[in-house]
Amino acid sequence: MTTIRQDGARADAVVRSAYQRSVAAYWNAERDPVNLRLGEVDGIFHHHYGVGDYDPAVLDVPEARHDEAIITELHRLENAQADLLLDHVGPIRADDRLLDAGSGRGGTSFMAHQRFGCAIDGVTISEAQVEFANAQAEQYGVAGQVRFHYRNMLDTGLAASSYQVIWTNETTMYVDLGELFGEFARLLPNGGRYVCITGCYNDLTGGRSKAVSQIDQHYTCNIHSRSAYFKAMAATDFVPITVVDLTYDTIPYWELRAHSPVATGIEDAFLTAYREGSFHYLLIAADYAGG
Ligand code: GPP
Ligand code: MG
Repeated sequence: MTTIRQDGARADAVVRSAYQRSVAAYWNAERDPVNLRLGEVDGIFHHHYGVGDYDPAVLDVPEARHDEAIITELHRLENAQADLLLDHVGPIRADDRLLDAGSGRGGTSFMAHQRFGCAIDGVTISEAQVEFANAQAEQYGVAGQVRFHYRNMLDTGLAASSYQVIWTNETTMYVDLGELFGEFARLLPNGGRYVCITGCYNDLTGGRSKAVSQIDQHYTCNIHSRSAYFKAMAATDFVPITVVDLTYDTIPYWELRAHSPVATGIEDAFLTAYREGSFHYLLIAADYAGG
């Protein structure tokens, strides 16, 4: 049976494979305190990790306020990650449109709107996330400017050349990169900017380590190799301008999270993968040179 959703999108046109259905099911069901309690700190809900050193003083906060102090600090590092991504979008004009591909509960989009004041669209194949993020936009009084859509980032149906910037904040491990950058090449004009933060495995350490496989299993994702990003970009006319290895900067987030009341059990796999060098946390900014 075909279901027609509120925004007119047909479920079978948005989520097209058994794999995509399992990804949508995972995110529709997700209510993890590691995301909800952190988001409640300031009303910005993220689905990505953090960067930067944590303040070691949080470890000595008295029992009664200990959990709250750690959660607030983890959230500060998540916000710092999104800020860092947004530092790389290039100059933005008030009439530019920005696209958040795999927009989750909308955190990066709201921060982008706050910073640049322009229109943002987010797309996700999780209807629960669309509903949550649009409710947030209403609550903040920005629903006319920040909109979330039940769409597939591989085939958005959005107008060609209509975005100055597209970002993916830890979402590319759910898709084929060739297909993804093909769609982004359609959506960006010549000179448009793409910014990605991702985890990728290290081609130089012999492929997918056990720890990387554990991360894939935990999130129902398929982490790509580092080289896969640059090959797929080169094939679709994306020219990297900045590449930052954030591996060293994200380890403190995982160390603090491992000792937090909201640890989920995946912390050791990240710490092992980063420390053994089989996995990197990378920011890539690229200009679209086609079109
Ligand atoms: C989830 O963020 C992020 C992913 C599922 C992508 C995997 C990322 C890699 C770098 C491999 P989240 O905030 O929902 O995760 P968690 O619930 O663990 O905090
Ligand atoms: Mg999280």
